[in-house]
Amino acid sequence: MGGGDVKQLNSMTIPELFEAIRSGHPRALARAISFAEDQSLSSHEYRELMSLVYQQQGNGKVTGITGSPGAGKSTLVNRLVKAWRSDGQRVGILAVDPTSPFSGGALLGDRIRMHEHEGDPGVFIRSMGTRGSLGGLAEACQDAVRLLEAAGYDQIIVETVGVGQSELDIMKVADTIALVLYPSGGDVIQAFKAGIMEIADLFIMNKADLPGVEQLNYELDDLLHLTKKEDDWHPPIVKTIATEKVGIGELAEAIEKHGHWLDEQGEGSQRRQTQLQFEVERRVMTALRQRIQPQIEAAVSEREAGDDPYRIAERILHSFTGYEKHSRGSK
Ligand SMILES: Nc1nc2c(ncn2[C@@H]2O[C@H](COP(=O)(O)OP(=O)(O)O)[C@@H](O)[C@H]2O)c(=O)[nH]1
Ligand SMILES: [Mg+2]
Repeated sequence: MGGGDVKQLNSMTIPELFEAIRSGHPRALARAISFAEDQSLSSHEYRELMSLVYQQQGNGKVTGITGSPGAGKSTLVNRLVKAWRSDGQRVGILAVDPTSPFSGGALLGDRIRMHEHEGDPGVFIRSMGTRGSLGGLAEACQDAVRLLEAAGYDQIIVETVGVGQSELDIMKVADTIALVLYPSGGDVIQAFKAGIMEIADLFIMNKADLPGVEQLNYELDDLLHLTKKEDDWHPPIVKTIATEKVGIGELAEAIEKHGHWLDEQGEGSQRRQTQLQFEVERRVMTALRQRIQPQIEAAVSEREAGDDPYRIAERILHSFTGYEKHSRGSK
């Protein structure tokens, strides 16, 4: 889809921008994701856009793929994209790096690998970093996923680097969460500590061509017993050799199977409900933190002799409660 048939992005109204996104114009989509990242639209306009987007409710499947650097995530994603493209599905990819300030362009290694999808209008690739994202990367990522859904992508992949707390937050936007492990990666324990084992819906043991796969399988089984889920989904372990296309069909099948399971159990909507709760909580907390931070700084620097942290905290909470009453009363 060329850019010439569309009105200049800059001069579009919000409903026009929304229409351009919905009709699959990649530049309109890219621009809206930038808004999500650095909130360069006024918050009123941004809200107007996201309300339209939210009402659109696409039916894209969102797969989160996480794992430590070098595990083979991007190689796997590239294989999945090819598999889904040959089925005629449109694929949107968000490569999220919570440790990097880079955004917009693709990360170097991924750029080389994803080069072969260039010019394919059925593939949209975007990397997101911490630059901008005033409201937090997880919120920006959530909005980007929603924009991709509104743009009609059938499969949406969120790839994140690492197995820590921020990755965990980002992963919660996905319907299906996959953790990529590899022999001698030594990250099973780390993922376990971060709580990723508990939320993973499937495990990928990549680099099955390397020695140590059995050992990894053993460690994983061991830890999986400790992280038994309440529901009856038993996360499968899929062995892959991404570089040699081994296990990719099985992986795509496992993802699809989990999607069916979500639909059948009605768990799909239950999960969306939990996600919505997380999202609202995150948005409220972010806004509160932004509002209360200056008060905390002032209270600490203007503290009087004999003030202890308990009293300072109480004073701030009191003034905050007062503010809340006032703003409610003035409506
Ligand atoms: N031996 C082997 N190497 C792999 C496999 N999958 C990926 N790699 C290599 O591992 C390195 C890191 O892969 P990459 O996809 O960039 O990992 P990411 O950082 O998790 O995205 C690259 O050099 C890949 O070619 C595999 O199944 N076996
Ligand atoms: Mg990568």
